[in-house]
Amino acid sequence: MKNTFSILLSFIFLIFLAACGNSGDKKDSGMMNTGDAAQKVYVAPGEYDEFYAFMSGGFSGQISVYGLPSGRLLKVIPVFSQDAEKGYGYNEETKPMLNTSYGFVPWDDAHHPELSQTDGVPDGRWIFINGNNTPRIARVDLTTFETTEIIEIPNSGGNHSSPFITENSEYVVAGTRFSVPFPQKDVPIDSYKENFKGALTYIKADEPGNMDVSFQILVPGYDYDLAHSGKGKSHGWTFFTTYNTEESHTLKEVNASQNDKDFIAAVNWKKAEEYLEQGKGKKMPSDYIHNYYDEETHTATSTEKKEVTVLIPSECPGLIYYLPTPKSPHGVDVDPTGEYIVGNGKLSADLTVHSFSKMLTAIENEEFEGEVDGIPILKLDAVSAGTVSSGGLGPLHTEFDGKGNAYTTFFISSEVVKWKLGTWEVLDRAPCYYSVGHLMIPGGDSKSPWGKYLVALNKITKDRYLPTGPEMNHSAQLYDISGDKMELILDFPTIGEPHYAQAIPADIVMENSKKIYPIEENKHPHAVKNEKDVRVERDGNVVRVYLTSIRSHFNPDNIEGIKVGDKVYFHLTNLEQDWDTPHGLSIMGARNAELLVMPGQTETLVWEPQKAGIYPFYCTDFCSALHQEMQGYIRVSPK
Ligand code: CUK
Ligand code: CUA
Repeated sequence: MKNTFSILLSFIFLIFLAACGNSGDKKDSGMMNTGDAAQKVYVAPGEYDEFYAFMSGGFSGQISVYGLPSGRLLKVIPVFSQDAEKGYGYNEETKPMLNTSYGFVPWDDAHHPELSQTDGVPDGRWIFINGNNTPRIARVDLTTFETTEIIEIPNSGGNHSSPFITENSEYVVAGTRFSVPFPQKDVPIDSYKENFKGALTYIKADEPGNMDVSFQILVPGYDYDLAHSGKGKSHGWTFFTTYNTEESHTLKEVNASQNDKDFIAAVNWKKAEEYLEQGKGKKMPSDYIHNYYDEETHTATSTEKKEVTVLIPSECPGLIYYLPTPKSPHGVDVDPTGEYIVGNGKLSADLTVHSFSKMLTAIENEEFEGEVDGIPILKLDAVSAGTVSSGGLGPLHTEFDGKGNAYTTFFISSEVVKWKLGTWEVLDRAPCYYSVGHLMIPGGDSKSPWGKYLVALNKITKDRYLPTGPEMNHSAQLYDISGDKMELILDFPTIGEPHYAQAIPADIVMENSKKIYPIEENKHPHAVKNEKDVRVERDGNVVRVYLTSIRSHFNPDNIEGIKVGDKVYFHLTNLEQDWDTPHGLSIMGARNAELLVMPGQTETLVWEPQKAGIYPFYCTDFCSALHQEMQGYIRVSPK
C-alpha cells in the first residue's frame, strides 16, 4: 500500500515536472538543421501532400484532416458536434445524426480515428471514430469526407477503447471505460462490486449503413481503456487493456492503482461467432439508436433499437482470457506480424510485451493462475515475450514502422523511444514538446505501415507558438523516421485535443474522391432539379419554399406570403455541377445557423419568424464575382 502510494506521488510529481519543468528554454528547439527540415516538409504551392492525416478533435467532437508532410489543415469534418460552418446538425437533413437514446446530443469527445482495412491494410474507404462521452461510434465516408453513420453503444459508460477495427473491417469494437449496471438501473454507487459490469461490444461495420451491435460480452466491472485487434496470425482476436481491477468506485486516482498488475483481456471473436451460431447469445433489453445518412436522398434517419445479444464468459469457455500486465496499462498495441502485444503500463518505466503464440500454448496447457467470473487468468511468465527497459517514464502508446521497430510515447519523460521488436533494445529517443499522448505512423497500427513519418500528438503547447491567451491549441510534431535516428522536422497546432490520429497515402483516398453529386441522382424528397419547378407551398401554418441556387442567384429571390407563427422550410437545391462550388443560405434572425449546399445536393433550413418585417437572405460562400449580388428578400406579415 505504502509502496503504491509513493509510486503515485512520484507519478504526480513527474507529471508536474513534465508540464512545467521543460518549457523554459526556447533555444533548444529539438530540431534538425533548419534548412534540411524545411526541405523535407516543403510542399510547393499547387502541389499535393503525400499523406492525408486524420486527427481526432478530442473535445471539439470532430476530425481534422491535415496534409503530411506540410502540416497544412485541409478540412474539419463535423462528426459529433454541430458545425455552423457547414450547417451540420443544424439543417434538417443532418440533425438526426446526433440523436441518441438521451435525445439530441450535439457534442462529444472524439478520441480514436480508425481507417477501414482490407486484409489488415488501411483501404481508404471509411474512417471511424469513437464518441467517448455519450457512447457512440461514427463512420465517415472518405469519398465525400462526410459523416454518414453514427451508432450508440448501449450498456456502456464512456466509450474509450474504441473503435479499433478488425482486419477486414468485420467489426469495430467498443470497450466501456466506466463500468455501469448492465442493464442500467438505479442502485447505490457503493454497490459497485455487486452491480456494476463492463461490456465489450462488437459492432458490425463492413457495409455502409449496417453498423449494429452484433454482440456484447459481459465482463467484470473494471475500466476498459484501450484496444487493438489482432492481425495476421492473431486475426480473430482483440486485446483490451483494463485498469481498476480493484473495482473501486471512488478516488480512482489512488484506489485503482493498488494492484501491481491489471489485465489485458484477449477476446477470441471468431469463437464468439461460433457461440452465437450455437444460440449461446442471450437477448437483453437495451435502448440505443442508429443514425444513417443516405447519400442518395441526402437525408439522415434514426432507428430505435430495443435489444442486444449478450455472451456470458462463464457459459462460453475459450471466449476470453486475461493476461496480467504490470502498472495500470493504458495503450495496447499489436505489431504488424500479429505476434507481439505491447502493454504500456503508464505507472512504469518498462513495457511488457506478450507473445501471441506463447499465449496459445499457455491456453492449451492451461497455465492459469486463477480466474474471475469464468475468465481464466494466464500466468505472466507463460505469455511474456520480453520487457523493454526504456529508461523513459509513463509509457502510453506504441506504433510500428514495418521494419521491425516500435516507437513508444512517454508522457512523463516527454519523449518518443524507438526500440527493436524481438531484442527489446532501445535504439533511439527523441524529446517531445511537451508531454506526448498518442503518436501516429501512417498505417502504424496495421499489417503494413508506411514507416516514413511519425507524428507526436502533444498535450501541452506552452511556448511553442505565439501566445494566444491562457489557452493554446495543442501541438503536433512531425518526425522523419526514414533513417536510424528520429528527426524532428515540423511543429504545427491542431484543433481540439487530438488523442489518436491515422494517416494514409493520399493516392488511395484521392482515387475515389467525389467532386459533385450528380443532380439527376438526387433523390431528396424535396429536391428541385430545374429552375422552372421552384415554388412556395402552404399547408396550414407549414410553408415549404422550394428554391434553387446557381451562380449568381437564388430562385425565387423575393418571397411573400409568410406570416408570424409559420414554420417555414427552405429546401435549397444547389444546381451547380462543378467541383467546389457550394452555395450558402442565411436568413436574418434565423436560429439554425446557415446552409452550405454542395453541388447537386438539397438541404433544408427551418425558420420560425417571430416579427413582421422584411428579412434579407444571402449566399454565405463567395461563389463568383457576383456573389455579393446573390441575395433576396422575404416579407413576413402579422398573423
Ligand atoms: S487516450 Cu488520449 S493519450 Cu483517449 Cu487514446 Cu491515450
Ligand atoms: Cu452563391 Cu455566393
